[in-house]
Amino acid sequence: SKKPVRVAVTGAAGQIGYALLFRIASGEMLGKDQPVILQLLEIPDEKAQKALKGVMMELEDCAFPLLVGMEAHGDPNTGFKDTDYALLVGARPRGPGMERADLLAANAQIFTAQGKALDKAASRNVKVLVVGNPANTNAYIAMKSAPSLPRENFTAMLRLDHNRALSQVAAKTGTRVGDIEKMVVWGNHSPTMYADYRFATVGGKAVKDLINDQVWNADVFLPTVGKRGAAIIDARGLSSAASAANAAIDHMRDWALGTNGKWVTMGVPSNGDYGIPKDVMFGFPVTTANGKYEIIKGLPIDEFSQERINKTLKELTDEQAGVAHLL
Ligand code: NAX
Repeated sequence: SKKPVRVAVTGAAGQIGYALLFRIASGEMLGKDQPVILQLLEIPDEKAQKALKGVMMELEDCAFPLLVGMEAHGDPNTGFKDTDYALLVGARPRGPGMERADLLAANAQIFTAQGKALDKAASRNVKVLVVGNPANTNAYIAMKSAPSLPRENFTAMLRLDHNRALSQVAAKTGTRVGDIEKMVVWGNHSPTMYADYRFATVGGKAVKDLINDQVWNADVFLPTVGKRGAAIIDARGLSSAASAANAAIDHMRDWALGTNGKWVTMGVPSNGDYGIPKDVMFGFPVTTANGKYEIIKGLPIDEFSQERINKTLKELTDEQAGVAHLL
């Protein structure tokens, strides 16, 4: 049987953690033949650590054959030791009266410390996915704080936006999500993201031709996908958790096991493609194989798309500038 791999998850006692850990332990992320050791991180706070112990009791009670080890941690320096996969879910939420700058600064502190800990302790091949918001900028900070690790090991989660876009397009066209290919989401995981179905196909037909309605695109589709998180909070009284965990599983599974030529969206450090400055953590269409992703290059960008890309890029470069003095 395969050698176990180490999977670190931060925010492990949170809502996304609760929807995520059981699926990792059952083999849905890395395959039904891949044993895993979970390295679970929470803040050192007594209440959080106690809640984490409760989640671990439930994990034990599932008797997952692939779960061959489990650890609780309150410090990333020990929590990330030798880790092969790191899912950084825990983050500082915006509290009442907290300004955006305060939120950025509080998270910069967390992701600087976690980036440094990964740099020091993790496997040199560690695959890092940042889920905690602001996800792109947190991933950028972690990457910049881990100079001895390859920059391409750091990614941010745009997959929930990607999956939301797929389901909206399937509903609009009366097709199945699983039949839609070549969806793209550009930019920041925020309402400025640009979900772009210009290249998408379903059953060999162009989605753009099936929809053929630019007003729907600009006035219905993009706001629906962009504000979906808020719509879920409004309906459920809680933020997206199961769908976020599902997107994290999709992201890591595809990165680890490959997409067989299918396009998916990942937030990855730019190499300068599409005019996005180097290192900006940006949603791009990628394919993956052998544990590596490759950005799809050379897609035509029309005027509408360029405007949307500029807007989401501006938001990201502003966030980056807002934390520059902290790095
Ligand atoms: P919860 O508040 O339920 O859980 C977060 C957990 O993280 C808490 O238990 C907290 O103690 C822990 N935590 C905080 N700082 C930590 C640190 N430095 N080290 C370890 N653990 C730490 O939030 P949840 O609903 O699980 O959401 C987690 C994060 O995901 C939030 O930042 C949220 O905004 C973000 N999201 C990102 C999405 C994306 O698509 N990228 C979508 C869903 C979600 O909104």
